[in-house]
Amino acid sequence: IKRNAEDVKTTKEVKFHWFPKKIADLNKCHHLVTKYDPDLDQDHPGFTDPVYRQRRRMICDIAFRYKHGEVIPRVEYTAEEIGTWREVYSTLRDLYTTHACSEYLEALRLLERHCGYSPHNIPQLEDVSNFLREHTGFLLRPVAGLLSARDFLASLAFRVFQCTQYIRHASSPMHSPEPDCVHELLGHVPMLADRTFAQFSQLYWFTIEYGLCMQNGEMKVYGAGLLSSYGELLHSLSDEPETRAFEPEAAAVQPYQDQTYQPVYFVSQSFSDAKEKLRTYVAGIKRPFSVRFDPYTSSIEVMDNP
Ligand code: NLE
Ligand code: FE2
Repeated sequence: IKRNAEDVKTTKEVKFHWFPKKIADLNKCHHLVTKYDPDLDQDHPGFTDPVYRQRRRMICDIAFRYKHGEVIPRVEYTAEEIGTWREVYSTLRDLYTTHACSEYLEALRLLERHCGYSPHNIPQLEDVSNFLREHTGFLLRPVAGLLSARDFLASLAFRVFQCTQYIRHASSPMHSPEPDCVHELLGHVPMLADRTFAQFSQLYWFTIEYGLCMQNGEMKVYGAGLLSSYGELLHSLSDEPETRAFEPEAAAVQPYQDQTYQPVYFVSQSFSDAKEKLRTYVAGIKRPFSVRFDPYTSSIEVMDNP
């Protein structure tokens, strides 16, 4: 990818890798990691299913053509796709009552009332994006698959969450190694509707994806990768995995598992506690420049360190 012309130059003439400075720059942040692509990965449950692969290409085209500010095109889901959704939704719905944190349950109730969440309907990204904008200022944009961490995390600076629109293969409803609309809509969206939580979307894997928290003396899940996988949701609260108190220093260097269930989870006392720990940790990261988000222009200013 040629991005040299746009590399950041500071007054000290130090060069840095390009990164998006305004929200429309996210049109250039769609670099996919192809490790779980159903066209390339022989272990993908859709690899031997040409109909599934064709469908994925069609839905991914929406993402490749999408420009910031456009209405997100609706997908008319097939009966088979809705069938997969229904199976996951009804199984998870029962588990949430006892396994999900209270912020999640509250947001899901609103989404069911106002946003077309139900076992019989796959909600549309455009409707969900409008809902989130009103609650926490988050926006969705369609993405074609697993994004590079760099592009994915850069989007969060603008409160834009990149969302896949296809659904997992019908043969593996209980766990998917890659994101799909079940993971985005049931795993991420309800948590992004919570104001405190929306403020803290960084240090992803062991918090936003696989985090556990204490509530009234009981361990509950808030991580999206758990909230969208009924296989791993049950595993995470069983006595099989190891659980450790959340410390950003440790979580940041803990190797992660993205093929199957995690062997280790980090437990936070509360979201505000997790946020404070994260802030302290981030303040200690050494960088040659600092950045500031200007809410009036929705853009990022780069400043030299004194
Ligand atoms: N394992 C998750 C699921 O089955 O929904 C997806 C994780 C994507 C990082
Ligand atoms: Fe995710």
